[in-house]
Amino acid sequence: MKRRSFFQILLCSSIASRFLPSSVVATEPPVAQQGLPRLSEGGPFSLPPLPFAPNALEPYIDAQTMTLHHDKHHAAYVNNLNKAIAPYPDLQKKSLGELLGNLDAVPAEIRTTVRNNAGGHSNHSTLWKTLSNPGKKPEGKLAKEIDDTFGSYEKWKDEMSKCAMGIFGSGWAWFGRGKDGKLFIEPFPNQDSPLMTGRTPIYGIDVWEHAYYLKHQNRRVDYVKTCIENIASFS
Ligand code: MN3
Repeated sequence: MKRRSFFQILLCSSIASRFLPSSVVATEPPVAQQGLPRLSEGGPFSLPPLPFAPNALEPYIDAQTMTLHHDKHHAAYVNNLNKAIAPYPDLQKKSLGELLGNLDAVPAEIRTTVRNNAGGHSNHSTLWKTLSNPGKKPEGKLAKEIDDTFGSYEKWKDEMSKCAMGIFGSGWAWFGRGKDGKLFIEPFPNQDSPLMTGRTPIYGIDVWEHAYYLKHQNRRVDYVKTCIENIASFS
């Protein structure tokens, strides 16, 4: 390539990066696409790759937070879960829903570990998927159900915000669907999951400080607002 055209491309891409969503001009592919070793090791459960570049949600969520959140925190839940169930071949055949939906069937000595880490693995796997189309509003049947259940999408946002802000300490605000088909918004402590009661998570706000502290520090209210206004996505 001629030197001049190289600089032209460079100039264009730097201009583009100012106007396009960062996911479009992201320079680094997700870790899983770089041919690096898997971040989780050994066992039936594995860390799903982040379905977007770590900087895709900037300026709302910074790349460093995203990388640590996925590569360290989520990976730890997967590794801890695999380690806990390693001596139990029957548990290794179960899905996350089967493990979490019937914790009584998990031996008492690993029950809390499985609850926390299967919950963490499930919650974060859903989270990455729901951040893939930042700002995409609910459509069709779901949009109508939200209107019918909460009054409007604006009221749904208020409910999510209230729920997330009302959590003391670490946990999640989950929007999901119950076994009866009805939509719900509910706070969950720690890494508890709607799967524990056979419900289906649709969109969650992670209010653990690891999800936002580097950028938003103590301002959980700013982070919750940006989650709801800027990055919530319904595909
Ligand atoms: Mn988290």
